[in-house]
Amino acid sequence: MTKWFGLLAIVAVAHAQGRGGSSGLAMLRFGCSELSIDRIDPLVTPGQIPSPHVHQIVGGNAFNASMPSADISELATCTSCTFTENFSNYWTASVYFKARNGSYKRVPQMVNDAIGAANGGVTVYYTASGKGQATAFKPGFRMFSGDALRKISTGLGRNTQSCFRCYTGPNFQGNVQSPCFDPKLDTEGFPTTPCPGGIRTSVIFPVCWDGKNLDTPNHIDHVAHPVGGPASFAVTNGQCPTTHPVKIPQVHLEIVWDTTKFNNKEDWPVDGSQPLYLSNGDHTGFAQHGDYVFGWKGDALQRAMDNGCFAATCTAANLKTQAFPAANRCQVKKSVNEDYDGWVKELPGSDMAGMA
Ligand SMILES: *[C@@H]1O[C@H](CO)[C@@H](O)[C@H](O)[C@H]1NC(C)=O
Ligand SMILES: *[C@@H]1O[C@H](CO)[C@@H](O)[C@H](O)[C@H]1NC(C)=O
Ligand SMILES: CC(=O)N[C@H]1CO[C@H](CO)[C@@H](O)[C@@H]1O
Repeated sequence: MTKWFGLLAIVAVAHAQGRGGSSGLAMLRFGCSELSIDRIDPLVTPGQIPSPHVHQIVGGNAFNASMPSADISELATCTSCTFTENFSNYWTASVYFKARNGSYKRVPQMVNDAIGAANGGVTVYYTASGKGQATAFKPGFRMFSGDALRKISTGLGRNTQSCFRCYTGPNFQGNVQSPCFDPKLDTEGFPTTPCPGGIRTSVIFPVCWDGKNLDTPNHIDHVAHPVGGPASFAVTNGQCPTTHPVKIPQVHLEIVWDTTKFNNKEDWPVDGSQPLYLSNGDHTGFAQHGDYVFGWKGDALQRAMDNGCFAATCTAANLKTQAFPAANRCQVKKSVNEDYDGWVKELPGSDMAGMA
């Protein structure tokens, strides 16, 4: 159907070559529309309104600055994702363009390849290497991926957990290799030249869990990478360390930024350097990070992983879905009264200590 299935051919090869080599890769891939653009962060700065930087958020409408760490699938009444039993929340920093005159504008998001009539938002993947190979998250589970203070490369190459793809033209041109695998089009920092088709961010989460803690103070220590190091996209059969023995589904978020309106080099810095910033003030892109709050109903995600579900529907596991008109109607009113659409003199929150 489209290019992303070509991408999966590469994934399948990588998968078959891995340890175990079991068949039955399970991979959900579905779209979630924008739920809110807001300056709150229930994981990193719970209860704080406003929080230090702007986020783009998708998922269930239980999202708020102080959402409890209870089973949020019992609190939400709708989701902006197409799997309706999925009341999870996913959020990342937003991206801003800084024009030569010093003003900033938030870069809007666009719908990813082969997703449908979503409203911006995020593409979410859950991958397991086969039936019985991954244990779904428990209600109340939360985690964080990345480092909001990072200013240098992790040096992980294809196994980086955060990268940007520079599309070479409209309709996702250049989208051939697996995420973070393209030696030319994928970079760990922001692309340094204009991307004619926009830019896609990938954020990948760890695949091993300590089996005990639903969360930890830094939202990272209860999860870990396989003993061989961080897993690249969809290659989830690495062995978990004894401290974190439980294999969880690999969560991977893709966000596509419509930078096409900001490609005029006349508006770029005089020295020709790249003009993008993360909403936390990071100008390198290395500080890209993602937040995850689990919220699937009952055993829906476990059934999906165990039945080898693939893409955006799954009759084998009897997963319920909704179409985008319904998903797009699920929104959360922003809690901070701030302009996230016009040109602004400073990044929202830049006056706050510890913005990054
Ligand atoms: C967040 O939602 C919970 C219930 O889901 C509610 O108890 C709490 O008051 C809300 N907090 C804010 C800041 O709206
Ligand atoms: C700054 O430059 C942008 C892009 O050229 C323009 O749209 C915006 O109006 C300018 N803002 C100010 C305050 O001059
Ligand atoms: C299983 C379940 O509770 N499904 C619900 C998911 O959410 C939609 C609304 O978004 C409800 O209509 C479903 O009943």
